[in-house]
Amino acid sequence: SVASSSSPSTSTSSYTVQNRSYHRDDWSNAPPVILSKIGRNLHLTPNHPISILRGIIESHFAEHTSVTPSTPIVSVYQNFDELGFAPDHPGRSLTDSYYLNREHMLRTHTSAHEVETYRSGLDAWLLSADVYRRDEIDSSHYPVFHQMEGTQVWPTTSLHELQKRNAELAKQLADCPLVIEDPTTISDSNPYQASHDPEHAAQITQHLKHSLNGLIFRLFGHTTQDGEPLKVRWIEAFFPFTTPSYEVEVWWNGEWLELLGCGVVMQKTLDQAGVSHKSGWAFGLGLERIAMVLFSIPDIRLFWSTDSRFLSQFREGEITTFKPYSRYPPCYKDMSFWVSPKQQAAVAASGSGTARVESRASAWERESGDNGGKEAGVSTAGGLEPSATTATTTTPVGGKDKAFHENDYCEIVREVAGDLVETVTLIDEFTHPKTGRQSKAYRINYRSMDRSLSNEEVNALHAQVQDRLVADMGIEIR
Ligand code: FA5
Ligand code: MG
Repeated sequence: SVASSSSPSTSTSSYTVQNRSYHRDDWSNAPPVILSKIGRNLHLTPNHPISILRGIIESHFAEHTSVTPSTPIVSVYQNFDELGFAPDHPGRSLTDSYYLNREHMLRTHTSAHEVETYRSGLDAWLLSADVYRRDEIDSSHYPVFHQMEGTQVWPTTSLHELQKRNAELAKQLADCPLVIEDPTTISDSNPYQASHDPEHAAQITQHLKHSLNGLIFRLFGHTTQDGEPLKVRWIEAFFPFTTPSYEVEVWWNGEWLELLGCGVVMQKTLDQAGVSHKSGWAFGLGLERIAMVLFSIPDIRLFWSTDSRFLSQFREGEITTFKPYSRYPPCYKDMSFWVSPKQQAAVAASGSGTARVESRASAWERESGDNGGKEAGVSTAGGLEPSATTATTTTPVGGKDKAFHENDYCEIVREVAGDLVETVTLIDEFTHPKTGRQSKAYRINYRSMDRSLSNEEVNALHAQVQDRLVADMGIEIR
């Protein structure tokens, strides 16, 4: 139940979400269209692919307890500070996360519940939930998606038991038909923790890798790409609450698609939870990403469809191939504009922003550029090393006066066009040599999942999108 005005930055002085009231302040940026997703719980909806996948993973990890948090609203402390995120981590920025106020936010990852769950005394658990991020718009990104956190910890005295388990798991994986590439090594950039016995840390790392390779085998063992067994690769990563850290990707539709992040839990994270005598591993996986590959679902928006032609295709416990009931034609419109002088000045003054806008990189996932991998690279949710960050403004500058950010542009497009927008792509940008003014051009691709859009309808919608962008961001159409 969401009661709030249609313009989140003004009018009413509080949000009411799930019968609780949250005061608004200068940090509030969660719009009603996002809050309205709370309670949809795709991960708990019977016969929905997200829920089917959750169930399959839960039955694979039979010794793990399933946990479901009751609300996506967490404290900023839980989402970031408690896990060791630096005060200037870019994920905290208003352009990347949704805030109710300075103290409360929509969780950006299920890791927000790690400390409280360790504190409850569970040693092996899986926690699934909806998470929220301001992000780019394309077929694999949506501002609301679902993650599953999984962890296993043991008393620090269990080295021998771990060695035994690892030997068993290695045997089970011996004839796995997947092609698993794992060039990762322990190094200064991805070290064991100083407080860990290296042999023990190595066994935890091995158990993590065996457990996840086993899961991937269970899920994708019979999947092929162009007739070849599925290729999986492990790459080095960085998260403030794990080391060593990794990401796992699969080769899918001609690119590396990131499925999950993981690592050996930082001892200080376990200390926070009062379980200093335990150590172990954690992972966080994107349920949509895996479901898209497993069920052959081509667009992440489909998960939100209420069309029975989508929903009727799936059965609890079964992995079936989605048969597109139609592919309606796309219709793209380009928009060229001058960035407002004030927004341009804000970018120049902060000495930041530009790089991110130009590279389309979000604070959560950054394309590496040189390995051709989608979202491959060393940085992730937890991941951007402070040196690569853009400064987070501590005083939010609203509307037309703040630095142009692509996530703001995308959010306005989504607010007006909803799920009719398929992709938003930067196609051109330049700085006028004489005036110094900055120009950008975006291509907005419109397509409905359920029906054919007429050209008139798209023209009207695009005009509306344009008007809102001009009004809210002060851009000047060229
Ligand atoms: C995290 O969120 C970490 N909390 C994961 C983690 C947990 C690391 C425990 C270590 C230990 P990341 O931002 O990479 O990491 O997101 C994890 C996964 O969520 C990604 O691999 C991807 O599968 C999925 N994901 C991320 N952003 C989106 C998005 N916008 N839409 C759909 N899926 C997404
Ligand atoms: Mg990542």
